[in-house]
Amino acid sequence: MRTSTVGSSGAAISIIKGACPHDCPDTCALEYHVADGKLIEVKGSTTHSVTAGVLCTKVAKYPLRTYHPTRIQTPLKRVGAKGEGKFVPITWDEALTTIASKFKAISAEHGAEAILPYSYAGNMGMLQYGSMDRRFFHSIGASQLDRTICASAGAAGLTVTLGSRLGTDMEAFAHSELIILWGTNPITSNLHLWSRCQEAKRRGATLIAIDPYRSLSAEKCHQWLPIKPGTDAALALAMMHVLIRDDAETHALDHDYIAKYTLGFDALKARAAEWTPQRASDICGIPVADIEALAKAYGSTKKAAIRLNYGMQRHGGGGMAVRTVACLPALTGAWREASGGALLSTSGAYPMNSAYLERPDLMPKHDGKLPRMVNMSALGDALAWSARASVCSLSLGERVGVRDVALDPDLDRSDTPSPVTPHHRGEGNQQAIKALFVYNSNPAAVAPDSNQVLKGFARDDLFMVVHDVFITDTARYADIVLPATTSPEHDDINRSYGHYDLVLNRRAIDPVGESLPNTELFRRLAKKMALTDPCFDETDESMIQHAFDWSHKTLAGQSFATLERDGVLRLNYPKKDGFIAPFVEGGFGTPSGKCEFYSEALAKRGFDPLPTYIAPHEGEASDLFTEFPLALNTPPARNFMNSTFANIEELAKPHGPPTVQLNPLDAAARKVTEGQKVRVFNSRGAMKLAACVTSDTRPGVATILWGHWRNHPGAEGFVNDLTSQALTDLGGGATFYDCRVEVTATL
Ligand SMILES: Nc1nc2c(c(=O)[nH]1)N[C@H]1C(S)=C(S)[C@@H](COP(=O)(O)OP(=O)(O)OC[C@H]3O[C@@H](n4cnc5c(=O)[nH]c(N)nc54)[C@H](O)[C@@H]3O)O[C@H]1N2
Ligand SMILES: Nc1nc2c(c(=O)[nH]1)N[C@H]1C(S)=C(S)[C@@H](COP(=O)(O)OP(=O)(O)OC[C@H]3O[C@@H](n4cnc5c(=O)[nH]c(N)nc54)[C@H](O)[C@@H]3O)O[C@H]1N2
Ligand code: SF4
Ligand SMILES: [Mo]
Repeated sequence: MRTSTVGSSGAAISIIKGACPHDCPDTCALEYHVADGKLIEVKGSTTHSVTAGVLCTKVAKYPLRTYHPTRIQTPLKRVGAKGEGKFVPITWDEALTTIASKFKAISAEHGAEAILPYSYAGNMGMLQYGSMDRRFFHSIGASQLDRTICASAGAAGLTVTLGSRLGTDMEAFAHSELIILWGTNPITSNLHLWSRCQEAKRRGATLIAIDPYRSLSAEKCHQWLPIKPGTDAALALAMMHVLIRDDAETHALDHDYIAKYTLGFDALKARAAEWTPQRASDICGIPVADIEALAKAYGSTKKAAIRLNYGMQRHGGGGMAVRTVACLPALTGAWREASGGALLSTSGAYPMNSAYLERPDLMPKHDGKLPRMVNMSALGDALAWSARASVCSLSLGERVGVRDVALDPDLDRSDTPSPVTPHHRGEGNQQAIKALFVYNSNPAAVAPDSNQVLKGFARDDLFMVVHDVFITDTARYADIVLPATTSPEHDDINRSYGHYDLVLNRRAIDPVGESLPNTELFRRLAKKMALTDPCFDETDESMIQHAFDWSHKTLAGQSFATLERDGVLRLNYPKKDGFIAPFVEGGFGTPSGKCEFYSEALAKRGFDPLPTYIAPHEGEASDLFTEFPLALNTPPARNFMNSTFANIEELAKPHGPPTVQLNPLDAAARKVTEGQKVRVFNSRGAMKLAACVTSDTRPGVATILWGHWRNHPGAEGFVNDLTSQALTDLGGGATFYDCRVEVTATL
């Protein structure tokens, strides 16, 4: 994994192979360049075909993050008020002893379920994302965390339809003739897909973006269809209507594919007949002529690839929207082409040994039940739980949400089939959370309804630990802060949710200060808590080698030695024209083995078994519309990765302070002018920031690009003070983009 060269100054440079750990579908293969024990540069691998020697700006400047002057170097203890951010250094021993004794006392007094781990995808390496940490929390019987904040609705929608989370090969997009970017902005969030879209464009492909916001990517497409937020299923149903209605003339449908590899076409036909373009147009705001033209273009191109992404699923009906769009390629047979089909996620492709890494068998059972599961997307509500049942109001219980694991056999990150004690309608254990251990996440910034989250963090009786690289908005509230390593400082093995490759990450430099990887932290904490299972002695190297099932057919003929040698390794899947093409000849992982237009699994759970449109919670039809006439859209800004990187001046500077983008019609109606400071508000919170008047955001939609930290100079309040804890239809996901606000010039 290590090669050597000589730099221009004459110093010896070692090049160590790595993997980008960030929450991005591209999972780039990296080269860490090291001289005198220091990381001097990070480059994109030229031998990994997806990365192709190119990195995004964020990671190309990685040494800025690794050696940032504000990095946490030692464990810290809070000395100021919660939220104030005043700490003093302590030793690791003192930190771990404090945590262990607090956890023991809380377990003895309130039961171990009063302890909640809170983590997400700050680091997506298999080990640092979920291994020793899970073993630790399972062993002590802590509450389980339902990791729904990103992808669970889409994963559920895709899984009921296709049976797995697989899709079109990212590299095959270069050969597509029609590309639909549906609720996604790849220039920001999926750079290596965008380069393939550009290649396709140069070969003559048509690019269409469906998005309420003219994103950087939409701007470069041939057509931008400014859809109303949360209405994608209506548009997809109208496309089906046109494809089926005109088939005799257009031959858009692939009847052979439908007959062999799909289930429920006749029922779908009847459903689509109800969705005239006029009906859909009234809902989604796209003119009938554009809907007809979109369907015609889609139906007449076999090499038509849809890149759908998570934009469309952060709404009340998000699961069903993904399911509906995912039906389209089976109707036209676009799956037959490697450069056709659809891509939401490839995270289901990997033969993971999750049970080995995470050891769910270590969880204790009480009365036959495993520890309760708490939905991370409703953290604010969960922190307000009290031991007294009377506070468990019906609406609270509803928001906590039913977690249907059978439908949602997880999520883009963790494939552990987690057995669940569902929380529904006030049932379930809503005993108070007394300890919160946050790592790989920054909930003060990323969780919805953050006023409620911060209110919880400020509780005097809550013991809070944060393991991070920086003093984030969350860490400011911690009792104990622990320093974490960045990826060149530890080993890991990565999968991807955008391509089909394994990527190995090798440690290139010593940890900065006293920082420790997540694995080592939990290994040491387990010892402090006197946990004796031998799994707490396992080394990272052993876990890396056992993270995947090397006897699985997708790894046949491959070995860990090859991965070690090359740094990357592609899984075995059916191929066409040199690209992975998962459904050329059906092979869907559903119960019927077909693409399920009709889903018995959904019917059994009381959902509509057919694709349908479910209105957003806070859509135009909701009661909130009169008081809060604008929809708030908060997609990520390019130089940030969620809230990561926003504290790196060189990356934040080009974005400037946050602004709220308003369509000229909406600005005029409110007498708001360019650059004027305005108030964006709803019943959950308010934010004051400068207005940017632009036709990039469709009428009725206010857009704030997201990722800045709280209290950023030039703005007061925070984006997620406005967003809601309501959950999606399928998968119990967060509904960040399903949010009504009003904007006024009066502060
Ligand atoms: N630079 C950068 N890259 C990232 C991230 C980041 O924060 N910064 N985040 C990473 C993560 S965690 C994820 S999950 C992925 C997210 O990746 P994507 O889901 O592709 O997210 P975006 O690229 O922001 O694109 C979302 C788009 O959906 C649009 N949108 C909002 N509501 C709707 C709707 O109802 N319908 C439709 N059709 N469009 C809608 C938004 O305007 C936005 O342009 O990106 C990853 N990559
Ligand atoms: N308004 C709005 N809110 C959103 C979204 C949106 O589009 N709009 N997007 C949502 C989505 S899709 C997602 S995925 C979530 C993202 O939510 P998070 O996964 O919480 O993402 P980050 O904000 O990047 O926070 C990750 C934290 O982990 C830390 N970290 C990195 N590596 C390590 C490590 O190895 N060990 C430890 N202990 N810590 C580490 C980082 O420094 C950072 O502080 O946000 C959601 N919130
Ligand atoms: S954030 Fe994405 S594009 Fe940037 S280096 Fe990581 S995987 Fe590649
Ligand atoms: Mo995400």
